[in-house]
Amino acid sequence: MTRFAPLTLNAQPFEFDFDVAHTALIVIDMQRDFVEPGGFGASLGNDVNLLRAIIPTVRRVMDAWRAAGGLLIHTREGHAPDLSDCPPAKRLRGSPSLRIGDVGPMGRILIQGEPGHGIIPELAPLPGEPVIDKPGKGSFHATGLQELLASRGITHLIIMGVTTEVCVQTTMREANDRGYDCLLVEDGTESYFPEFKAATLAMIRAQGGIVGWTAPSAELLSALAPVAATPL
Ligand code: C5J
Repeated sequence: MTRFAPLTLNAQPFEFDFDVAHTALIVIDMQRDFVEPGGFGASLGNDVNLLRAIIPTVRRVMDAWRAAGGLLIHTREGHAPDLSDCPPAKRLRGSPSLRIGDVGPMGRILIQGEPGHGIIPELAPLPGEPVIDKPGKGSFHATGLQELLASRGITHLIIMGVTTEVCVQTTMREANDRGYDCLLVEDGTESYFPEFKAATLAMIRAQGGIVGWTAPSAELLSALAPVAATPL
């Protein structure tokens, strides 16, 4: 079976139809700053271990997607060293122990090029896989993502990453408004707040899938199993 074969996933609120050739897998912000101690997430008082729990699942899906020959895109949230793309409305919000741009154990918080800004080694992009650097929560805001997807003929997105109710949900809503059919992998996303994750999954698929679909990784992996990679 090739990447062009029509596939159907058991999903909520109903089946999700796609093919690998016209679908991108987007892995959102699996960065040290969100997932490791000493980063931005921890500076806000969060327990990063909740997020770390999804790493093996995300890796399993990434590997299956690569084996099927699908387009895999990574995103990183972060800012220029001079903070010119970080509005005060973002930097000065709340009272974290470290603000964006401050020096922490993994370098300057959420600054491009610093160790904490990097994707965790377990989920490192392979050479040639696009990495979208984004200053906001959504992956389309101030990035070239839409042009990249258009240039590859992508119509469907499968999404994983962190955090469910912030950058993942924002990206999914941006994508839905731009006409993409989007599915969120339920056990491939996580929040520092389990109740926010549950609420986000519910609101995405409510009202006939008003934002999109959700499905467990097992459904995606079994759909992908027969698909053999063909040249992109
Ligand atoms: C946050 C994100 N939570 N990647 N960023 O600030 O969800």
